[in-house]
Amino acid sequence: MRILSILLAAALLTLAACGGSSTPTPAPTPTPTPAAAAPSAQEVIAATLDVVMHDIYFGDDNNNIANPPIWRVPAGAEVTINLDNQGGLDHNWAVIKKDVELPIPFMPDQNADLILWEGGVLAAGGKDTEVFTAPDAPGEYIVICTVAGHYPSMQGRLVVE
Ligand SMILES: [Cu+2]
Repeated sequence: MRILSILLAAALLTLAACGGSSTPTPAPTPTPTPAAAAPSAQEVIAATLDVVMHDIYFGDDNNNIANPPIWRVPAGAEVTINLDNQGGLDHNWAVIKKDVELPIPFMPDQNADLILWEGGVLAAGGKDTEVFTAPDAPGEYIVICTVAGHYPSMQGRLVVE
């Protein structure tokens, strides 16, 4: 019993000593921060679209009104668009401004103010690669061929995500 008491007292003393002599843990010395790396140039998201044109529709389905082809791009992306006119007529690919009413027929000389971006008109059998910057505002944009009379038969959707 006595030994137990001594042990207990010793333990208490140890605890007290420990508590009394405890010093606040020094804060870790902050590691010197290396000079911040120069911010990298803002990354540009790239996207590629392949567009096939026929008389008078885009893509595979000759019913763009009911089943328009959909092209998806990230907002603000640098979009490379590969245009392939497999038809026998002139065609182009034009993105229309958001939420505007499109006249039927669309007349390129009278309705040019409705166009957000357009590629050049491709002659029959022509191919071209063009680059445009996708809109920053997400949503669905109507794409048309602006050759007179080709809209609404020839249309699709650009979905900006
Ligand atoms: Cu066309």
